[in-house]
Amino acid sequence: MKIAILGGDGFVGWPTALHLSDAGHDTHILDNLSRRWIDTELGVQSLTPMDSIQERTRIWHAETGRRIHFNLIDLARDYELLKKWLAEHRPDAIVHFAEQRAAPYSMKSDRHKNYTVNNNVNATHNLLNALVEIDLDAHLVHLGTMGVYGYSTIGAAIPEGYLPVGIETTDGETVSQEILYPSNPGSIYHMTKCLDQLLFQFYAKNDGLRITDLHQGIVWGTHTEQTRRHQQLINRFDYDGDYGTVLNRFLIQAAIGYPLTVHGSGGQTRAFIHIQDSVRCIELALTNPPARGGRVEIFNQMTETHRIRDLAEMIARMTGSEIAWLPNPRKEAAENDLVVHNEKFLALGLDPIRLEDGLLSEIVDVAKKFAYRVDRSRVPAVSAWTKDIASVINHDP
Ligand code: UPG
Repeated sequence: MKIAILGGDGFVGWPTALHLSDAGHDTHILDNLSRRWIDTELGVQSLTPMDSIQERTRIWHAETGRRIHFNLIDLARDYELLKKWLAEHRPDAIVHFAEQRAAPYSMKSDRHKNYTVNNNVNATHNLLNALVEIDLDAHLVHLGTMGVYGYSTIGAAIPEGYLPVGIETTDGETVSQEILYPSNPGSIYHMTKCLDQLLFQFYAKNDGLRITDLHQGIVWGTHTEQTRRHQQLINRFDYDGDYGTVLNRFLIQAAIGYPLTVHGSGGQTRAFIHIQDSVRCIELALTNPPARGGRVEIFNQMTETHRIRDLAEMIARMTGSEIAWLPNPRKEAAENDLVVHNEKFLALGLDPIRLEDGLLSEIVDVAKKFAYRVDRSRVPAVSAWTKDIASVINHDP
């Protein structure tokens, strides 16, 4: 297949580009390199030393003989350029990662809220709009988030996208219907992914676009089979308070002797997936497109759930780290249970990598290897969800 990977320079985008190129697909990255600019804005850098996208693709070609093409395009701002590229190349499939993906960054200030909404919603809408305009029947696979469901305290199992409901008609009969699971975003970033869902529903219904939305859990790990092939193919690894995701943060904190930063009581339960499984799921989704005219296909792309304090305690046991119980910068339920259906990917053959498979210690080794690159002052999470919370977490005792 000819595949366009929008946001192919990012944390999941890059290993996906390598994985699909390795599988023999004609792979094209479209990216505005915003993630690299945000590193500069925040004064942070990936734990792993990361080369330019041009250098990465050059090394991939030298190693494998395969080409990954790179195009500098801003989806949210360069609609005409995006439409022209799609019309010229007419890919069979498109993987859409091109969105600002950090919840804390999206809550930093009013400017960051505006940026996240404008960037994410425009990028998705520009893409859908262009596909219709140029009559391109490419299968669109979007990286969504488990966060669209929210983390309620009810404890009912989360279905894959759609919820069966019984509705009483005016005749007093009960008819059953499947509706999109009610959105319950916990940040501006998560809210944009909820808005994306509505855009997808509309364009699938109105224009027959074939769309798959992947509701992904928190990714951990850094390497995939392909990123290991050469040191310059290495994936990025974020550890800072805005972009670092919880498990990877705990791992680097353990490696540098920094107390593990648990928010609140650590009673939040979240869904997780290893980066290697993430790229496998994307390939599985690409090879199983929905029918034209059908509804949006939704998968829960996660493999296990864990309570944050259990993860911290496990890593503390493994490494001898201390745990710091911190005031929570986020507005979220202090404790929740989480049961998630993920049978669809398992039925397609996904064989999940689990935390207990020993990979955790391997990641600790990655963290130790590059620990010299860590700026300890960038570890604390300082983006607060509300002004009230900001005054608590930034209070200097
Ligand atoms: N948390 C801590 N300590 C930390 C960092 C986070 O206790 O140092 C908590 C946080 O309060 C939250 C949970 O851990 O309850 C998860 O936070 P995080 O790992 O940052 O995940 P999300 O904010 O849910 O976002 C990540 C990705 C996002 C993706 C989502 C999938 O950034 O792009 O959509 O995971 O669930």
